[in-house]
Amino acid sequence: MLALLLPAKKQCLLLALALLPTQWCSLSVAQAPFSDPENSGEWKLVPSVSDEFNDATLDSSKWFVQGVDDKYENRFKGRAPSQFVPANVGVSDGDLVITSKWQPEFGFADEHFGGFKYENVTTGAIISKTSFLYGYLETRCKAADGPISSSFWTIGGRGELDVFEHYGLNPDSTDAGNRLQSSFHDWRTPGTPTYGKRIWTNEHQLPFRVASDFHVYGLEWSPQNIKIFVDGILVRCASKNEIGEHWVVDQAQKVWLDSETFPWEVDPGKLKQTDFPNGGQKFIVDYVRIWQSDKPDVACSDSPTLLSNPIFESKLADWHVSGKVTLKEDAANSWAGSNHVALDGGGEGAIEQTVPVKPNTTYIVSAYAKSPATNYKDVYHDAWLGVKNYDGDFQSARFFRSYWHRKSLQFKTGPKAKTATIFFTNQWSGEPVLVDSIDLIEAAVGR
Ligand SMILES: [Ca+2]
Ligand SMILES: [Ca+2]
Repeated sequence: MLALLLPAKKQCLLLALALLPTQWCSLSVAQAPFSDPENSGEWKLVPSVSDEFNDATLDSSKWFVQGVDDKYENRFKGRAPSQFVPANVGVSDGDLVITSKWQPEFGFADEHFGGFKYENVTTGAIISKTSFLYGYLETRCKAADGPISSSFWTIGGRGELDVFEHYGLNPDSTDAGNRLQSSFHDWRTPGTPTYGKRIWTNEHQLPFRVASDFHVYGLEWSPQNIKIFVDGILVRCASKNEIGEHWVVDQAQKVWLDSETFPWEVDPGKLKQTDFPNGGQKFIVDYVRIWQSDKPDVACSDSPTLLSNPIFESKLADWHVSGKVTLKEDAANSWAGSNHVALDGGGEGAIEQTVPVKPNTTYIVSAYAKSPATNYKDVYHDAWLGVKNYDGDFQSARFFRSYWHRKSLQFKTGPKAKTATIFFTNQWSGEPVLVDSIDLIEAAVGR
């Protein structure tokens, strides 16, 4: 532990003196977190769960590859129909590469997982051999550009922390490839309704496809707060107090990087050879770095909203209304305060507000909504939060769940932007959506 508390250069020296492999010293050149370039947080890299992937082969002292010698951590062979195969994991040109292939001839495990047989698609996973508790997690990566996940997550004890579960391409859902989904999964008590499921999620729409290029994704996990960063920009801070009993991640965690088929995104029966062209879809990871700090965490701060009447306490004042829009004075069924808004289905119900913005500046807009008629079987009522007229591309985030839930999206204004129009529309849905607490903030850079 002593070595971890010393500056990086001394760490390297100590490690060298201990006659550990010399590649560990390459860690000393690792930078401060992308979100904290001056390292004001006094972050110290944890070498045992960090890797630049710059060596000729994957460091087997550090990483376990799922399926080697037919051994699978947590007995997890992959999310069927896909199966983890060691040959699909490698390092190349300074990157970890996890390839997902169409490989029906592979000798798949003769068993089922989640109602699906293992068949057709091979993927890969690596898992750290050691654990860590709290810290700042960061990776620079490019998601696989096909119907397969590219995930950076940790698991241990009662909980799982998904920094992201990218899904590069869903032909039926254009927003899937731009989504940053960060979650807690509940592994507390087998047999309970939430066991193994997402118990807290932050859904954020990015202004780019995660499979188009490399980006830096960070997550600060302290005993009090979760902070989610993209390319150094803070997109969400949520406190333990806010998350409440769903805060299940408070024990030491192992790091996972993997790819899986997601049956809830693309039906496994629709997967095909042409989804995995040119030798397969590649999840490419430049590095994974995990730091820890002895400095106290910085609490989440409330940025002032740039919208007027954001929780509809002044009824529909300052909102431009079109179609069938009704103010509901109903505190018991509002998300925040006394009122919320119902946008009727079939009537192109929409609300919007145009506000001054600065040019070349990143903003985050969020809202809470619910679509009561969604039944999760055959009815999903989509409604959309969006932004337009800001000297940039029209952007939106889709809401469809039957309970109050939050989503956000980020946008960067163009050089000529003076205003932006924030809107919520139900124009393509047959049933009402309820909306409350629309927020617009200028994004914070760094912690
Ligand atoms: Ca690298
Ligand atoms: Ca309200």
